[in-house]
Amino acid sequence: FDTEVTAKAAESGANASARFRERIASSGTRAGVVDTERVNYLASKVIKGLNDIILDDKVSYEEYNALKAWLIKVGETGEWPLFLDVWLEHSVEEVANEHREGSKGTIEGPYYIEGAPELSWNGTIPMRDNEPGTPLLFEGQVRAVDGTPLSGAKLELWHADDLGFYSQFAPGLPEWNLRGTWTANEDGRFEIHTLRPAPYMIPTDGACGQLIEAAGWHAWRPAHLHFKVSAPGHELITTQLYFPGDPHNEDDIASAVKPELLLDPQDSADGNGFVTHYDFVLDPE
Ligand code: MBD
Ligand code: FE
Repeated sequence: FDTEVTAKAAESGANASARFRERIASSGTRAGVVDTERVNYLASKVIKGLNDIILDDKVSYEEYNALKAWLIKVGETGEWPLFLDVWLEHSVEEVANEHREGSKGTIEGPYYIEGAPELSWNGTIPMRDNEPGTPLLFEGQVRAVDGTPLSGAKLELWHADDLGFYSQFAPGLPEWNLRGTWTANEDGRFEIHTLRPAPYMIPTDGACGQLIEAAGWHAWRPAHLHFKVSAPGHELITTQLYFPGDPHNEDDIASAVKPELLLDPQDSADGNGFVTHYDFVLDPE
């Protein structure tokens, strides 16, 4: 798997930027749809906030120019999606999902791709022959908040490989590697066969990595599984699930861990991997 080791921030960043543009273009969501009053209010507040910091903390020309150079680099390395999703999306998600009574959501991040291969209720995620990692059986049920099983619910799962790379963003991986779509059975149940993901480090050779290094932070996210779960008449939920004992559950660079999102994996009966149970509860639309 040599090609992956040479994956560059500029490449995954450029892919993430291009994918985001495509999705926005096809969904009809445009920057111009926010009304003038709201843009005036929010943009003025952001600009004032930054000016206040400059005045309060006596920001120098040297610092101002370092910021300017860095912002240019964020664009050049295509890292606006990464930067925004790591440092701001968690607050947007908090606002968006405040009203939910069902399962907790968390951020989507920059690496979701629509249309992953359809699998049966107990299918195995697409992976390479000899894909590194320990088998993980992820099983559970999709229900409504009143407890009704949601027959035929859709579950999309995507996660990084053992080296921390996502297919379609790092080179050399099959298109749908470690991405799939499951349909729950008549009882809303699913059995997803995949691999236990490894902790994940965001690219360190781009603008985000430069900021992390300059500030003395770290680049890690805990090991995680990304999900989108949906059923007719119910609100789609975007979430992530984590593994207890991961040192980065407490200091995720993307601030996206919640106690309700921790799994409880057990050794599987055959001794070859893990089994874990999680039920998704969807709010009515
Ligand atoms: C990821 O895999 C991720 O999930 C987030 C939120 C940010 C960067 C990389
Ligand atoms: Fe991720």
